[in-house]
Amino acid sequence: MDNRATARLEAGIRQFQAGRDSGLARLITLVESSPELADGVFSRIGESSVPCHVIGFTGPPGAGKSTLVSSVTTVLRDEGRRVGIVAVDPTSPFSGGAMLGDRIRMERHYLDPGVFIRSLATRGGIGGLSPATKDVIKLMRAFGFDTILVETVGVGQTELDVMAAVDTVAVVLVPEAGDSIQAMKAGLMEIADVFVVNKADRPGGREFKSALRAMLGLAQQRGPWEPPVLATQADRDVGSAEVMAAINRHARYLRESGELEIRRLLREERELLDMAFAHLGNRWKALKGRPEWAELATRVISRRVGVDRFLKAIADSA
Ligand SMILES: Nc1nc2c(ncn2[C@@H]2O[C@H](COP(=O)(O)OP(=O)(O)OP(=O)(O)O)[C@@H](O)[C@H]2O)c(=O)[nH]1
Ligand SMILES: [Mg+2]
Repeated sequence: MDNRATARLEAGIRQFQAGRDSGLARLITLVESSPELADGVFSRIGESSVPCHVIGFTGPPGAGKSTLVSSVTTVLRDEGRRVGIVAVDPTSPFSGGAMLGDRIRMERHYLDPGVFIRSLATRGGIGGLSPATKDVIKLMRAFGFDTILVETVGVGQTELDVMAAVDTVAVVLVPEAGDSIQAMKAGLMEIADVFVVNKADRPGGREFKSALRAMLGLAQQRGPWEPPVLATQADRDVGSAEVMAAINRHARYLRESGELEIRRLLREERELLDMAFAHLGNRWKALKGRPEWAELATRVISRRVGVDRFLKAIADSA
């Protein structure tokens, strides 16, 4: 790291520790653009003692996620909660229309010192978007927000990965069936803890809600928590308090059932394995050009040599 980068890192950590938004913003930029610095940053800033609930909002494009996040933020601010917001947009590599939309949608919170908003659009360095998002969530946790709202656009693997990092998943759908049904096919049905049918002012709102309820009733019981279905008109702040109440109920369920701890352990295990695989992948990239390694790889693949020997050889080569 050159001197300028070191100075930026030090300044960022100082401001972060002083509780200044500028410090959080700097550290986010840093771990986003240089994921290899993340370990150093996290070991310096420590953890917050403030309990924090991380809520994901996902669903098809244009469903009203940003509008709902903004409306829910108003509810949270009325309760005096401090809110960090991350909007993830894997679909546009440059800050495009969705980001602009978010700015407008969340305008009323931009000047509120109790709200911090960050959009992530580009793939950060070697890490990819979902590891970068997880690090941003971690930074926000450490900064001391008691609530973090994560919005993801679209219905692909990145969203599922990001949503695996949150405590409560709210799936936002709209009465127009097409996209919503697609969203369910894409696996959002399984990860939803709360369903929101937004744009309830549109025709077919009530029918869609009943159809969704019926579908959930038919689906296999997943456990003691039954995801509620709530209707909202996010652009008029209708129903967002009820959405937040349902999310709070889910938070309580997670704590009291022990599920929160189970999810945390699974998350940590996944993170550990992701880190191990990434490390292994990087080492392998550096070695694989050499003939002796290519030969070893062939022997492992053909099962003549155990994979443990291969792992040991890589570790010993370090
Ligand atoms: N009629 C109606 N329109 C709404 C409602 N909620 C949001 N909208 C509008 O729907 C449009 C999309 O809202 P966004 O909040 O940007 O939706 P989004 O899901 O965040 O969109 P992307 O992030 O681009 O996927 C905007 O024009 C909103 O004003 C609602 O309850 N009823
Ligand atoms: Mg949005």
